[in-house]
Formats: sequence, structure tokens, C-alpha cells
Amino acid sequence: MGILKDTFKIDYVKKLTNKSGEDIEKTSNWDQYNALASLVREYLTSDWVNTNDRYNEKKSKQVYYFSIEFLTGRFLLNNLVGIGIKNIVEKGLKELGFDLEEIISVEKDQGLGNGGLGRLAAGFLDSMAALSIPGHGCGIRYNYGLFEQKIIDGYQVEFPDAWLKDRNVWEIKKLDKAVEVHFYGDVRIDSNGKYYLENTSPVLAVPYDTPIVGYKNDVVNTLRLWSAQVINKEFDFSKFSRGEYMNAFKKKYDVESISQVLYPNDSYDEGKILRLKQEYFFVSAGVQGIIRSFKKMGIPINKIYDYVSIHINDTHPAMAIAELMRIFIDIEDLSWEEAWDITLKVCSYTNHTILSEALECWHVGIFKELLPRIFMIIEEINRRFCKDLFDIYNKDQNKVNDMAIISDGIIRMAYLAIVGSHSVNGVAKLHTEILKNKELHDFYTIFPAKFNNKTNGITHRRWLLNANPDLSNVITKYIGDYWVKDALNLRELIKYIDDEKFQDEIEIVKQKNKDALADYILEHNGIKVNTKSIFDVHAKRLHEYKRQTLNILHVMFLYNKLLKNPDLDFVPRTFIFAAKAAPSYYIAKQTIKLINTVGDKINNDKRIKDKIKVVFLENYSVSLAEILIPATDVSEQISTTTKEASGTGNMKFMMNGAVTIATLDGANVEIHEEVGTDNIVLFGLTEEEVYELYEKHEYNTQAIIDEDPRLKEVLDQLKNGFLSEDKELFQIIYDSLVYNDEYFVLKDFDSYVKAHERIENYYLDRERWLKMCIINIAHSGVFSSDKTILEYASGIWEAQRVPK
Ligand code: 9GP
Repeated sequence: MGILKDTFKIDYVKKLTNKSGEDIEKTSNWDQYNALASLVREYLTSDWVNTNDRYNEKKSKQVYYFSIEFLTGRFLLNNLVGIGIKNIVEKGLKELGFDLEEIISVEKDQGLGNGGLGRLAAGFLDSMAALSIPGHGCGIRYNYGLFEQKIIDGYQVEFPDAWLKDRNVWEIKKLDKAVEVHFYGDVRIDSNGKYYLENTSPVLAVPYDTPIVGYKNDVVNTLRLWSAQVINKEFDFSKFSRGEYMNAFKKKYDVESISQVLYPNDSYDEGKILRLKQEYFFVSAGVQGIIRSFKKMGIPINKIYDYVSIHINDTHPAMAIAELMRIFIDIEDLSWEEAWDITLKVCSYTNHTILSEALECWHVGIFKELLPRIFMIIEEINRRFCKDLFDIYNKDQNKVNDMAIISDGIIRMAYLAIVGSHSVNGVAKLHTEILKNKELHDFYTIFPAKFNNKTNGITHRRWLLNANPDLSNVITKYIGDYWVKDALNLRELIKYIDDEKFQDEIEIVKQKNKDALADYILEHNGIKVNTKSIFDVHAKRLHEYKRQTLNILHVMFLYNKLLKNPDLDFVPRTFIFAAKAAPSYYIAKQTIKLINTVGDKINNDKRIKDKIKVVFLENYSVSLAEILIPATDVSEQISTTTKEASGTGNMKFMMNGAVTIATLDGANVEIHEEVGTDNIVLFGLTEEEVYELYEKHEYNTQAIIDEDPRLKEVLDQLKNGFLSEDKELFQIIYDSLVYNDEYFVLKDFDSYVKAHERIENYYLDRERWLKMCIINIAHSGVFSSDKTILEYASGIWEAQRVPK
């Protein structure tokens, strides 16, 4: 949209005064943010309405991306850039005496996700809007997002993330579009074989819509998040009158608890009934809403697959398959066969992990009681599937049991998602191959055509254009701004790889970002870091497979080396960690304590003359990542090979010119293919070696320790009082490494040390380093989520672009 600066200023002053009830000079930062965000939302509303009208008029196929997490972060900057008024607004605000950057920083992150899964979903929404693809999100409007992490005495302590406290300016409550979701109850069949679900406990699902703004294309799609409310009677007045206050409100609290809190776990929370309620709640509400708006078009329901795609992001929304079947059969009176045919065509599923603890299973008992009709439908899907298996596998009952959706009293949601979808995709080439050849091999054998790969991506608009404006300006200065529309154009930068001026400018930008991060660290951690040191960053969820432990053991080794020889010629390093651990994941939380304990010791040891600093940044979030990533020299992507399905942090760092130290895991494999061996620092076991170790059961940690005195020393230091008077403090980490090194930390230690030595040498050769940075930026365009989304649209959803 176009707007004149003076018009904006008039609009803004009016809005600010109206909203705050104050003279603009007396307004708070929050008032200023509230007014600006409200105004931007108003500005974009006509595009939002027009986009929906256009989709309706053209009867365009709509994609609904169902996800239990959407980790969107802040909206304001993205929206200003998306509608093309950032510069005008910035100047206008300046003339009024306000600073846009300051106002932007007031917005609370919408942190409705744990990590990669939720962030991917948010990035996909951004790309669908930017590409004019009619694609919308469907999820839960949690009152509390991912917990706020504070580090107290080195330990992680969790606090509620009350992100809605100051109200959410972006969303619109759509009460007229509320639907009822039914839990519990009895299933009755009438004489015609029609099913009725009766005596249920209904819950009202109320949608809140948030605009998802495209990039200068007048497209605004929708993220619809559902909130749970009681139907009719808010509380029991008679109980209240009798003084039974808690009882009077019990029902209200029970119902509202469904959308109260995001589960703070990046894998599955076993058996939690509230989680199952959350899943059915948003799935049922979303599917009902879709069917309702589809029916308004007056097209027969059995043609819905030409107009609607439902994407199942990980297994959490897998019940969409059964919910569609319920509606088609019980309400629309279709036959089972017809309903199944349509459901398959509508649904597609992405698998995001091979970690067994993350593959959802539900006990039949719990499930059947909470969702009796849905259970019956899954049972029937399973019966029919098992019958087919029985024929395919010549009556081999063991094989049938292995692959059954319901077996031994357990419902396996991944199997339901595979059987009930026309497409099953992995999120990086290696991951998809592992699914096909190992983890889901039996399913691949039966349904080879369903399986495909869609390597993840990131939105270059948020992660480069907006998070790193100085780098963006340098890039645009050299190659023009075509890269913003199509990130593959970043390749053009290769032409300037030997251009010293360009190299200088890249270096200057990185230094500026490092200086800004150093200020942040000083303010938040009280640690003064050397801004000329290598900024080595390990930022992601804390999990044993992501191997923050390997990193910190290496830091301890470097420290020991310096203690033995303080005058060693050593490239100074700042090791920065940022990670949240699931509150119930004890060893992960002890790892945070370990990192902080090592940090305290090293940071205060004068003998090593500030050559190493260790920083743990608390409360890792999207907005912190936006500060951290542009300032990074070395990106730590060191998961145990085969365990990280893709990773997307790896892509964000490379796009901002960091050099990756990596195992050949997840999308690191494809980053390696893109940049070549000279521009990534690889180490560690290969896929084949990992599987061989698992299969042979011959992994001998003691032999590795005996042969490596460096490793022996750091392991001993975990429990000999070197780090803490409490020698038991890190016993669990010691034991997990020495007696149960499931993630091959010890096995990969030596090659990790050597990889870091290579990094040091490359960094010392300034020109070589800068060329590596440039190559990484230039080749990062293939990891734009725009490319990924175009592949989903053509290869899975058959959705077209619908530009204005
Ligand atoms: O662990 C994967 C991560 O590798 C991937 O990048 C992300 C998005 O595809 O999904 C993560 N998986 C989960 O969070 C749970 O399945």
C-alpha cells in the first residue's frame, strides 16, 4: 500500500491520543506500540478482506496448515515491511520524536511453539502469503506460550509466559464463527445404520484470526487460533451462593484449561489427557470451520478435495483424518468408501522426527472414553488396513501387528497419519531416506508413491531482510533487491567474492552486529566479551542428541590447554549458548547448570587472560535469535548423525554469513552440497557408522577414554570437585556419557576438537574466512521457505498461486 508521510503522522497522532487518552508526549512505550500496531492492522484490513473475497470469487483451492504450534515471534516489523510502509513510518515517527526500533522492541513474542516445528509452521505461513498461495494456519490460542526461562544460580527456572497480558493487537475474535467440539458421550446407531454421538460434554471453540501479510503483493492470509470457552452457563450460581466458590467455577476452569498452556516439550508428553483434548479440540474446530465455509460455495461435498487441502504438521493433528470421516459419514451421509477416498485426497502429512519418544501413541482406554466416535472410526480404519496387510503379507500376523494402527492397546498416530494421507514427507533428504529405508520402511514398501522429500526452509525476509538490515543493504547495493522476491538471486554475490571492498563491507557489518550482541550480553549477563573473538554460537532446544554436552566438554578442554600454557597462541573465543530445556528433562537441565558452572569458572579466571568467555543467554526466543544470528561467526550444528530430522537454525546462520561446524546430519548434508567441503567444517560419524554402532552393540566408551587423556581429564573434572564442591552435581552427565553414551559424544570428541582447530586456522586467514562467509550467504537462497512452499504447493497440495 502507499501512504504519504504526513497522512501517516496525522493518523498516528490521532490513534495514539485516542488509545492512550494522553498527550502524545506523555505516552508510554507500550502506548506507542499499541497505537502503531493498531494502525498497521487497520491499514492492512482492506487487503485482508480483498484477499478473502478474491479467493472466494475464484473458488481457489485453500490450504489449511494444521499445527499444534505456531512460533511466529513479533509481527510489527514484518507487517510494516510486508505492506511496504516501513521507511515512511520510520521517518514519520522520527519527526514526531519517536524511534521505530524502540517501539518494535515493546511487542511481546507470540511464542506458541517449542522450537523448529512451530517456527517452521510460522515461516510456511509467511511464504504462502508472500507467494499469493491461499494458505492458512489452524492451531490453538494458548493463553500461555512457551515458558519464560530465567537462569538462577546457574539453573533454569521456568515462569509463565503471559503474552496476552497486555492484549494482542493483531488478532480479531470471530464469535460468529465459533463451533462446538464434543468430548465423551455415547454412540448410538439407528436402524438405518446411522451413528449419533449423545450425552457429550461440549466445549465452545472460539476462533481468533491473525493477519499473515505477504510481501508487497497486497495478499493477507489468516492464522486462525482456537480458544476454549464454556457454553452458556459461565459458572454455577447456586454453588456460588452456597459459598462453594471453587466448585462453582470448576467447569469453566476445566474447559478453559484446554487452551490455557502450550506443553513445554519438544517431543511427546506421554499419555497426558489434556494434550489429547487439545489435539481433538483444534482439529475438530478447524475441520468443522473448513466444511462450513466450503459448503457456502454450494459445491457437492464429494468434490471438496479440489478446493481444500489439509496438511497434518507432525502427528498432533492426525485426528483430522478421523474427524473428516466422522463428518462425511455421520453428517453428510456419504458411504465409508466414498468418505475414505475424499479424506485421502484432502490430507497430507509431514513427519518431523525419528526419535521414538516423539512418536505419539495413545492408550486405547483413555482415547475411547474421551472420543468414542473418533475411536470407532480409527478402529474401522485399522480393521480395513489390517485386512489388506493380511493379504499382502500372506497371513503373517506378526507383520500385521507390527504395522497395525492399533496394537497391544495402543493407538499409533504416525501410522494413522500415513494410512490416511495421500502424501507423507520427510523434512530433509537424509531424513526422508531414513524414513523410507529404516524407520518407516514397511510402510514405504506398501505405499511407495506416498513418500517424498520436502527439505525445510526459512523465511529470508524475517531472517535476513528484517533481522540483518545492514547486511541486506550491502547485498542490495551489489546485486540489487531481486533477492528479496527470489532468494536464489543471492547467488549473484559470488561475482564479488574476490572484491576486496565487498569483503570489507561484509566484515564491517558482521563486526557491527557483534558489537551490538556484546552490548546485549553486557546488559543481560554482566559479562564483557572480546568483540574481536570468534563468536561461536550453539542456540536451539536443549536435548542430548543436539549435544550441547560435546560443545561444553570441548570448551573445558580448551580451558585446560590454556591453564597448562597461558601464553599459548590462541584465537580468542566467545562460546555462546542459548537453549530451553523441557521442565521435566532432568539431564538437560543439569546440562544448563554445567554450562553456567563452566562459564563462571572460566570467565572469572584471570590466568587465561580473557581468551575464552562462556555466555548462556537466557530465554531463547525468536526475537533473541534475531539479535544473535546476525552476530554469529561459527554456527554449531553438531547433533548425532541421523537424529536431527532437518534443523532450520543451520539455515538461518548460514544466511547471515556464519560458517557451520557440522555433522552430516539433517539439512547439514544439503548445506554441505551447496557450499562445498571447503566452506563448511565437517566432523563426526557418518550415517552408516552410526547405524553400524547401533547394530553391532560393540561401542566401548572406556577404550575411547583410555586412549584420550584430554577426554579423561574433562570427564574427571565433572566429578572431582574441579567445577563444584558438590561432586555429585554432574554425576548424571558423567554416567550418561561413560556408561550410556547413546549419542556418541565420546566417539565424536576427537574429530570435533580437530574440526575446531581447522576453524581457528581458517579464521586466522582473514580473506579465506570472508570468502567462506560470502559463499554461505550466496548459497543460502535454496533454503528459503518460498522454495519449499512452492514444492509443497505443486507436489502435494496442487494449490495455485492467486495473485491480485
Ligand atoms: O527435530 C526436528 C527438526 O530437526 C526440524 O527441523 C523441525 C522442523 O521440521 O522439526 C523438529 N521436530 C520436532 O520438533 C518434533 O517432531
